[in-house]
Amino acid sequence: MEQAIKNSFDFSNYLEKAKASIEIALDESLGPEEPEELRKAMRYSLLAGGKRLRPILCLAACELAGGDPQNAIPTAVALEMIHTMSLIHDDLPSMDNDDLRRGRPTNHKVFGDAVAILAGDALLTRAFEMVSLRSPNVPASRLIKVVGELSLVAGAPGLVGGQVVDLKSEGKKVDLETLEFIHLHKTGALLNACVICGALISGAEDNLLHALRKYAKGIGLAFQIIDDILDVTASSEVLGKTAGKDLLADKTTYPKLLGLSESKKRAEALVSDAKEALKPWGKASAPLLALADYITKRDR
Ligand code: GRG
Repeated sequence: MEQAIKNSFDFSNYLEKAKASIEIALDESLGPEEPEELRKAMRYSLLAGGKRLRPILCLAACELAGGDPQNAIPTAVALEMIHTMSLIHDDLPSMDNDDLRRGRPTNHKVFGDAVAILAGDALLTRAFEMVSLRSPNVPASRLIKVVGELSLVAGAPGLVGGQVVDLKSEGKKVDLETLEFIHLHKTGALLNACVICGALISGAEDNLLHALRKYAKGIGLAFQIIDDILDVTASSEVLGKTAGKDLLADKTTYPKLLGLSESKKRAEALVSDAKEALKPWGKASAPLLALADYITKRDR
C-alpha cells in the first residue's frame, strides 16, 4: 500500500516546486527595511539557501488538511524567518560561536555582532507581521491560533528553553532524557509548529492535529539524530556549516550516547512511527510521508 503511494508520487518534482514558490515568497517578504545595513543583514541570511524543510512541511500540512497551500505561504515564510533568526543567534560568539552557515560566513562575521542580533530580532518580529498583517484570505480566528503557536515555539517553552538547556549542558555528562528534552525543544518544536500551523490555516479538525503532533514528534527527533550523525560523518563543504562541531564543543549527542549505527536505527524507527500516525489519511499524506523519509536519507 505504502509502496503504491510512493510510486505514484513524484517527490523530487514536489520538492522543487514547493522550494521555488518559497524562495519567491521569501524574497518578496522583506522590505521596506531601513536602514540599508539592516536590510542587507536580514536578506543575507534569509536568502542564503537552505533546505527550506520547515516552510515545505507547513505547505504540505495545509494541503493535507484540505486547504489551498497558497494561503499558508505567509505563515510558511514566517516559520523560515524564525528558523533563520535562530541560526543567526545560535552562531553568535556568545552561543555556538560559528563562522560558517549555509555555505557562507555567518551573519555576525559579515555585519558584526550588534547588527546580527538586530537582524535576528527584525526577522522574528517580521514573522509575526507575516501572519497577522500579511495573510490575506485566512480568517482572523485561524490566524490568532497560528500566532499563539508561533509565540510558544519561539519562546521559553520552545527554542529559547531548548537553547538554554543545551548551552548549560556543554562539557557536562548528559543523560538520554535531557538530550531528548534539548532536541525536542531546539529542533522538534519548530518542526511541530510547521505542520500544526499549516493545518490550522486550513481549519483542521482535532483528530488531524493530534496525528500531526505525533508525526512531528517522530520526525523532529529523527531530524536532530541525523543532524548529530552528519556532524560526525559529513564534511563542512557538504553541510555548509562547520562539521565536527559537537565534539569540539564537548556536546552530548546521540552518536556519543548510542553509537552511529544504533542512532541511525533509532532515527529510522522514529520516522516509521511518524508515518504510521498519518496512515488514516492515505494518499493525501504522500508529501508528508516522503518528507519524513527525506529526513533520514538526507546527506546535509
Ligand atoms: C527563537 C527567540 C528565538 C531565539 C533563538 C539560538 C536559539 C534561540 C535557538 C537555537 C535553535 C537551533 C539553532 C537549533 C538547531 C536546529 C537545526 C538542526 C538547524 C539546522 O536546520 P537545517 O538542517 O538547516 O534544516 P537549513 O540551513 O537547511 O535550513
